[in-house]
Amino acid sequence: MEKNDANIQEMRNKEQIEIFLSGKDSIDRFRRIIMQYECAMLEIKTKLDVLNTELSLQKSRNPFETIKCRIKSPESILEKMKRNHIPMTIEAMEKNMNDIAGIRVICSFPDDIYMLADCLLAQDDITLIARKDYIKKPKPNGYRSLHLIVEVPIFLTDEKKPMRVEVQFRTIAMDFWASLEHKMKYKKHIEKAESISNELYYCAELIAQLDGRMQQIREKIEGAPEI
Ligand code: 0O2
Repeated sequence: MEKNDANIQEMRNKEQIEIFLSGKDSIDRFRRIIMQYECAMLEIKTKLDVLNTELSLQKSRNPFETIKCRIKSPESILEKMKRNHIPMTIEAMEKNMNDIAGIRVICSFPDDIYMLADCLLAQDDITLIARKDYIKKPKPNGYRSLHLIVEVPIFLTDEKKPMRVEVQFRTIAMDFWASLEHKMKYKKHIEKAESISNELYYCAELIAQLDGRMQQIREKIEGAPEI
């Protein structure tokens, strides 16, 4: 996109955010809802931290290496609502947007992804809304991750409210791949884009093999007798 076009687009987005959030009431409601998503994100993060602490004692290694949390920006929320033809109201946003609160769990090994996801889903205050297994069934570009949309209740001073959070699980290598691939999406005029996409696809396949082999090596090491 040319710089001028980008500026115009930015101005349009700002205008639309102002329309979406017109009036003090809407801004206050929007802020309160975002605060609720933050609380839900914290709930899920704490659950995962607790599982990591418990499982690291049992297994003498951490099931996940890093956990990243983010709240989608108003611009990205608006862009996704437009793209998916969701009416521009706060009610429609709450009803249709599943990834305002997002958590990314980065594991060393693929089997830890499934173990953590199962442990999280087994908790009685968690409801599974949707599951997309892009590890078993990768995207055509090679993207691999396990995505869960879960609902968790948050307890505020005057209400209990179920909130949706998107949890993405992937390995360190899959995360490395996704970050680089994500950069490509934001470049409109990229030279030899097709050959880069092919190369990325090839790397995704290599990463899947590498993840599998590293897991096998770990299993052999774990299976060996202690000295
Ligand atoms: P952000 O800021 O990363 O969260 P959508 O395709 O988004 O309209 P849906 O059902 O939400 O619809 O998509 P999906 O397949 O569950 O994927 C949602 C998120 O997964 C994306 O969020 C990315 O974070 C990640 N993702 C999915 N596919 C790819 C991919 O091919 N490459 C990379 N790098 N990441 C991917 P957002 O909304 O893009 O933004």
